[in-house]
Amino acid sequence: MFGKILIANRGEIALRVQRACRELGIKTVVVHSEADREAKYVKLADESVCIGPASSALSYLNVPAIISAAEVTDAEAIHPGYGFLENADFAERVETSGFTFIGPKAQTIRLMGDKVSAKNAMKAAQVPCVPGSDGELPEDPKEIVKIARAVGYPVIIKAAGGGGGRGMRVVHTEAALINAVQMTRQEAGSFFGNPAVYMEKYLENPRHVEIQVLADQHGNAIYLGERDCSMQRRHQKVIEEAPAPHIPARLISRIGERCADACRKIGYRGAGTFEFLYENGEFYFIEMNTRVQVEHPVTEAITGVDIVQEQIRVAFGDKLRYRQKDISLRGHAIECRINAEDPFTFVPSPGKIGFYHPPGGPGIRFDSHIYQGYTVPPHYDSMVAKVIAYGDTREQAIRRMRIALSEMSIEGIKTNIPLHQELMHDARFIEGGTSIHYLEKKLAEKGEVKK
Ligand code: MV4
Repeated sequence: MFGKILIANRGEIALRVQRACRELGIKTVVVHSEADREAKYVKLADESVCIGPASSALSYLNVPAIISAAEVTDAEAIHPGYGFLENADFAERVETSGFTFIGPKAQTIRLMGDKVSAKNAMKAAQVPCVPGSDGELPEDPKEIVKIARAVGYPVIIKAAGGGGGRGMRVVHTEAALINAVQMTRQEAGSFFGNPAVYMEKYLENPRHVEIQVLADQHGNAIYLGERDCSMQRRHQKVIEEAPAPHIPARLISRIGERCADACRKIGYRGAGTFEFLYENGEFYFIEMNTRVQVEHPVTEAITGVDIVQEQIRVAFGDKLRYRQKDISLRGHAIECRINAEDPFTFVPSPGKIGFYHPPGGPGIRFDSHIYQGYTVPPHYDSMVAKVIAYGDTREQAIRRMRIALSEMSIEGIKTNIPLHQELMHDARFIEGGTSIHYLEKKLAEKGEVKK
């Protein structure tokens, strides 16, 4: 196994990766910005290296500084976490500098980073995709009109270099089509350096359901069930859960097998997530994430698999320790993302934490780097903690989540705990199976009532 790993991230995921390393007997190096110097997880690491000022562009995205830190500390591998250095160029730089990148090969990240090539690869692997253009849209407006007629309105125009909700436009009529394509192309060119766009049928009321996979470098791949991440606002997930409510197990095993098979076909390695839209009993692939995700703990809760440890093991070259038949889904898990923000306006609320009391008890996991006296810096993402509630049933997980939310305290800053408390009593959430638009609609209605 690796002797020492450098963690190129911050906050709760830096702590999460550190815990996985410790359990595997691996020494850790944490790189940090000046703003994170006093963080407890930085002090808990075996070694730490300051790589720049608060601004992420100069620290957590500073590739030469991160590679130098790995060199001076003699780390063997680099774990990227999520959010900062998810790109193929970083993976390549890590490998050409002589370190192991804990994730897929750079060429796989590149394949999946381009949404057109990702979709082509998935189509070829018989993963069902949203109907749409066959690859990139052509220049000729007449051809584009023809494609849209064949797909049927409404359609959505997406940037090949986009993803996660950036660079898309919904088009309801032929009159609006060509202008929308031009605008999306222009934005795509300036934001992503790639003007290529593609077209899909716009699904009006889908759920966001994703499949977690794990693959090794020896041709083995498994799926670890699904997560429902439909509770979101402005493309930021708020609550995730596993399994996805009211989806028949046979549909999950059918799509899960397709994903694992696709991993084998493209030579995938590491942890990955296939994102689907789910509508009227059908799955439609939209994107693949080539990293560990924020919401991985709900899958860990229902499978018993430590996804971060497995990532590290397969990066080292170990064979997967599980076959598909070893994986069974048991119980239900829900994760609430706790953000330092106003619970009703969503304005970030960094600052110093006063009284602090984390939740606990049966079925509760609390992943957070914060503590009493910690100052939440204003420079980064506002997520400060994740509460994961596990139960034999969804009802029990919800009851445990309500208890956890009611007993925890984070004083001195505003958090979205009150929003989560409200959602854990929301009749439609309790029913389960709401669409990606549910939370935004609910918040809009509440806002109108207030006015
Ligand atoms: C869609 C869609 C409807 N139809 N594609 C948004 C983020 C990006 N990952 C893909 N997204 C969508 N693609 C088709 N053909 C609706 C969305 C979408 C969405 C998807 C997942 C989670 C939240 C979302 C919120 C708004 C729109």
